[in-house]
Amino acid sequence: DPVAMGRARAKQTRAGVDGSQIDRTRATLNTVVPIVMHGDAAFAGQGIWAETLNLSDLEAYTVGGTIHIIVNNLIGFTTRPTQEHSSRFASDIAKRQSVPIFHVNAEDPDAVVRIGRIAAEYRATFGGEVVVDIIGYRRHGHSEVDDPTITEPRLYERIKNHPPLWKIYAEHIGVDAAQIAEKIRREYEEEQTQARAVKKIPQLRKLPEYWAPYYHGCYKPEYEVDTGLTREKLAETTDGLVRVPQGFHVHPKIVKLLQQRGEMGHGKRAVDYGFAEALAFGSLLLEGTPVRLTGQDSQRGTFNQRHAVLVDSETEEEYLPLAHLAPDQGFCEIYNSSLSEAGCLGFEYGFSRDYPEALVLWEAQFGDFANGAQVIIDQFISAGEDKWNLPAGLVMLLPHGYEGQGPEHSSARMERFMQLAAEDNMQICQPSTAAQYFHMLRRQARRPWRKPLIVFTPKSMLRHPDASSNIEEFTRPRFQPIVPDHEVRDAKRILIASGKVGHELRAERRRRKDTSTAILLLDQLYPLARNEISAAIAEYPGAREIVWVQEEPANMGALSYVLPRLERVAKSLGLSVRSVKRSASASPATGSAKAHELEQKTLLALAFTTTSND
Ligand SMILES: Cc1ncc(C[n+]2csc(CCOP(=O)(O)OP(=O)(O)O)c2C)c(N)n1
Repeated sequence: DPVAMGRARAKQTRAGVDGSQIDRTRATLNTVVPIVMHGDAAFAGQGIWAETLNLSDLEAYTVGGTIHIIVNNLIGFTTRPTQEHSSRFASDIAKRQSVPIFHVNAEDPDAVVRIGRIAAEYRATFGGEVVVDIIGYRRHGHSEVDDPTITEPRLYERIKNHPPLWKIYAEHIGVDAAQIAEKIRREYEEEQTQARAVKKIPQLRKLPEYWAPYYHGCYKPEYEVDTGLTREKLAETTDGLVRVPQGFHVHPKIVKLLQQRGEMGHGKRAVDYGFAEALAFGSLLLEGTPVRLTGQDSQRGTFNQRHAVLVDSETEEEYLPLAHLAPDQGFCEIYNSSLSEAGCLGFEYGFSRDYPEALVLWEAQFGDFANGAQVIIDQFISAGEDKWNLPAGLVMLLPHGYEGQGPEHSSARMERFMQLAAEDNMQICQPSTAAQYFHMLRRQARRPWRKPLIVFTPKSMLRHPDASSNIEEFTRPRFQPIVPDHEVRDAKRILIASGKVGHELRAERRRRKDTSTAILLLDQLYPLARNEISAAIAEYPGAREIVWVQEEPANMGALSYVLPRLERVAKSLGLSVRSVKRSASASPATGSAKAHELEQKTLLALAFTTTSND
C-alpha cells in the first residue's frame, strides 16, 4: 500500500511541479489515481495497511485519496473470517477514519460497476480514501494444487453445486452465453499455447522516460563525480540557509544557532554534522536537485541537530529556509512523519522509484526502530532490483552508536544490512565526519547511479569537535571510502574501525601517547573499496597486524562481513588480522550506563594492549 501511494505522490508531484513550487490542487491530484487491491484476510490483519491509511490526509503524504478494493472471498488460504478478524467485516478497520465503505455483492456485476463509478467519483470530488468491499467466494483452493474440501468440506460442497457467475449473469440478462464462453475459452487456450512456445522472455515492462539518464546494476568507477564546492559557493549557500523573513520571530536559541551556522559556512568555526547536512541539501537545491526528507521529528531533528524548519515563537508559523534559497531552485519538502516505520519507509521507497532526480531520504528516530520496517527493507530496498529490475535511490538515515542508552537506543542493526548486501544492491556507509557526510549526500544525488544508500548516522558525535570539519574539507573533491590517518607514520599495527569508536580510538591513542598505532576509519562498508583499503594499509610498511575494532557485540556489527575480506587483503600484504569487540550477546546493548562505560573502556584498552601473539 505505501509503495503505491508513494509512487502516486511522486507522479502527482511530477505533474504539479514548477521549479521550487508544487501545485497540489485537486485537478493535479486527479491526474494520478492510486488503486490498491487487497485480500480480505490481509486487509483485516496486516498492520502496514492501518499505518498507511493513517497517512492519507497528512500534508506530507496525501495523494488525494486511494481507492481500495477488497477482493473479499471470505477466506484466507484455509482460514475462515471468524478466525481472521474480530470485527463484523474485514473492512471495518477503515472505520477509524471518515472513509466511505461500500459492500457489494460480487455476483451482481451491475452493482459492482455502479459502486466502482461512485467510488471513483467520490475520490475525484472529495479527495479522500474510499473502500470497495466486493464480497464473493473462492471457487477452488488457495492454489491449483490445494484441496479446500479438507478444511471447508460443507462450504465447498455448496460451491461445487453453485453455477459460475457468467451463467447466472447470462440468465439474468436473458442471453445464451454458451457460445461466447466457448469462444473466450478457445482464445485463452490459444494464447497459452503461444506463450509456452516463447523462447525468450519478452520485455514486459519499461522504466519511465525519466529514468533514462540514470544507471543501476553494478557499480562502475566512471559514475563518480566531484562533490566539493568552492568557498564562494559554500558562503553563498550558507547565507541563504541562515536568512529568515522580516518580522519572523526566531527563538532565542535558534538566533544563536543561525549565527554559529553563518560562522561555520564562512570558515570562522568548524562545521558540525547538522550544518554539513544543510549545506549538502542547500547546494543540491541550488543546482536544481529536489530534496524530500521525512521521519519522526525530522524537521527539528531528534537530537536537536537539524532545525530545518523554524517555528515563529509568537505565531507558530513555520519557515523552511531550504525552500527559499533562490527562485530557480529545486523543490524541498521536509516533514515530520507519523509514528510509523513500515508505512512511512514504504512510502518514501515508492516516491524514490518515481523521482530519480530527487534526493529522497527517510530517517529513523533511532536506527533501532527501523526493524519495524524490516518487510520494506527485505522485500523492496534489498531485493527490488534483483527481483523486478526496478531501481531506487532512497537514502535511509539510521542513528547508531553505543552510548549507554540501553538495548533499544544503541544499534541500527548494521549486521542485518551487511547480511543483505550482495550484487551491489545497496550502499552502506557510516561517515566519520561532517564533511564526509556532506560529500556522501551530494554524491548520492550527483552520480548518475541510483542505488539505495543506508547511512549509520551519529548521535553524541553530532556536535563533537572530532567529527566536525574545517570548511576546507568541503572544497576537496570527493567522499573517501576509507579515511587515512595522518597522525602516525611508522605504525606497527593498524586499527580499522567505523563510526564513533574510531574517534574514541584516536582519543585513546592521544591519551596513551601511542606513536605506533595507525587508525583508519572505514566510512563505506559496502561496496567495500578493496583497492583504497589496500592502498591505505600499504602506507604502513612496518605494520605487522591489522585489528578490526567495533563496539557492537561479536554477533553484530560489520564484523562477519568485514573480517574475512580484511583477512584476504592482509594475507596478500603478509599481515595478520584479529578483532576486538564486545562478547556475543542476545540483546544489542546493556541497560546499565555504568556497565556500558566499563565495557567501552575495556574495548579501547584491548584494542591497544593485546597483539596476535598474546
Ligand atoms: C505477510 C504475509 N503473511 C503470510 C503470507 C502467507 N499467505 C499467502 S496468501 C494468504 C492468505 C491471504 O488471504 P486473503 O488476504 O484473503 O487473500 P486471498 O488469497 O484470499 O485472495 C497467506 C496467509 C504472505 N504471503 N504474506
